[in-house]
Amino acid sequence: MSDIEIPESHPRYQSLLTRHRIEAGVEKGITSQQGLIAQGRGEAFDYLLGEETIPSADDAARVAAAHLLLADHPVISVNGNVAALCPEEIVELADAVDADIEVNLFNRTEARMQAIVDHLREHGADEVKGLTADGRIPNIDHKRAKIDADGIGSADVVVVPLEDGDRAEALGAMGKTEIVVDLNPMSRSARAATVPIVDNIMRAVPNITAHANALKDASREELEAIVAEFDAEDALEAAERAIRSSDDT
Ligand code: PTJ
Repeated sequence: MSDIEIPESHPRYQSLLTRHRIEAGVEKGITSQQGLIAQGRGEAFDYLLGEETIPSADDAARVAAAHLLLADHPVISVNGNVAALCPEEIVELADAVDADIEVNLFNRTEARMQAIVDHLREHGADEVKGLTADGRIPNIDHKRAKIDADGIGSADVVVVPLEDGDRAEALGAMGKTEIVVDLNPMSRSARAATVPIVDNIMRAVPNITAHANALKDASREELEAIVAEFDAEDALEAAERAIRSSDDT
């Protein structure tokens, strides 16, 4: 995907790059038009967070890495925004923790499913799940409930970036360990998560990968200790505090 010709020194470089990628995603049939609105919501929170990874989000990313390394069957769920923003980084994370990648859309169309699968393959993915759709998330309406039985359906740990609140709650009710990346610490998705990472997906995914690489020789006991020490409520409160104090910084 070509990126904008704008100097990296531009104070809003990352934000402009992100917008450009989302626009290109819509043009390529990957991202839904609602994805543009979702991006706008996310940007507002990112602005208030100082457009940087706050310490509590970095801790949460490390805990997410520990969960993924401990998992029997981790799956990374990809929607139209995630595919447009960080396809290579998703493939790198999947490789680092030996996870499956599954395309899972809120506004599901077969054309967009296929376009995203192709796009992820162009960025290095071998197998991409989601097209079989022989499983269901209970208590969610038909199209939005579709999952692969041997993908998200049988996962013990799922990474669900920019997820819709209903589905995040329903996946939690299925007993899955849910790692949510969402810039809004008050969203239902972030609140439903086992591990909420309040950070931009563009920063959070490579950060989880970096932590996974750093922890790859850690023992099960060490990983379990990292997981046990985490408090999701504290992480959300730290993010809310960072947002409220943003005009002091
Ligand atoms: O591709 P689809 O059909 O699966 O649709 C995907 C979207 C994102 C359009 C759909 O799931 C949706 O409408 O989501 P919401 O309900 O708007 O929620 C998106 C959440 O992601 C919001 O809480 C935003 O703050 C957050 N968000 C947006 N951009 C980013 C983000 N979080 C992290 N990084 C971002 N870049």
